[in-house]
Amino acid sequence: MPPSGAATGPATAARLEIRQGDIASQPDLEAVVNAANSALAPGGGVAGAIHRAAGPGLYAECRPLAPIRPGQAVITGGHRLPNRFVIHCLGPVFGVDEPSAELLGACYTNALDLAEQHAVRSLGFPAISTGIFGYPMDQAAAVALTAVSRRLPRLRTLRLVCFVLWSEFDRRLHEAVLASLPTGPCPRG
Ligand code: AR6
Repeated sequence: MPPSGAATGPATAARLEIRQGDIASQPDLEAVVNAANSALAPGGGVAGAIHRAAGPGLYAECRPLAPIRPGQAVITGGHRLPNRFVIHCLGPVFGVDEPSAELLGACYTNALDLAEQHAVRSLGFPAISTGIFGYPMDQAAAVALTAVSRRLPRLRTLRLVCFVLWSEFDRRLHEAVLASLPTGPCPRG
């Protein structure tokens, strides 16, 4: 038994990393996040890449969990992906689902909560809502990086949270937005 009041959580905060790549090809991450549709069906963009790589078993597991609401997150196995879990988030359609910043931020915090409930140690996010759903990348990056940075010190099982951006431009933009955040110093990858 640890003495009463002893710290039982990790001594250091989780690391935040920004990388460029395909969210469906991240073998070093225990879980990846899908920018899903409400039906949790295969679609274009991130959802298309994830379902293609995972195989039909993923949609079979997803079907009974649908529909989901904007801001909500649900978890499944990774099937043929190199990851143990997929966390499916429905981002807001920009200009339609309001309040968009709160709903987008909720995707990130709900995904972090689900990951921790499953004792996940490393998690990768795409830039949710910034493709077909039309959220401007700079605004979405500020919401996403603020939501994750604020949570980092309180994470217990997660040791690495990655943003996996499709283009070099998007990676650089996220790095610039992270550097400008008023949330104070935090560990970065
Ligand atoms: N890896 C990482 N990022 C990617 C990848 C990839 N393989 N492919 C695209 N991106 P989107 P949304 C970037 O449209 O806006 C789907 O059809 C992309 O450049 O996938 O949340 C679903 O079924 C963009 O910056 O997600 C939904 O109907 C970002 O990922 C709808 O689109 C998100 O683009 C969801 O739209």
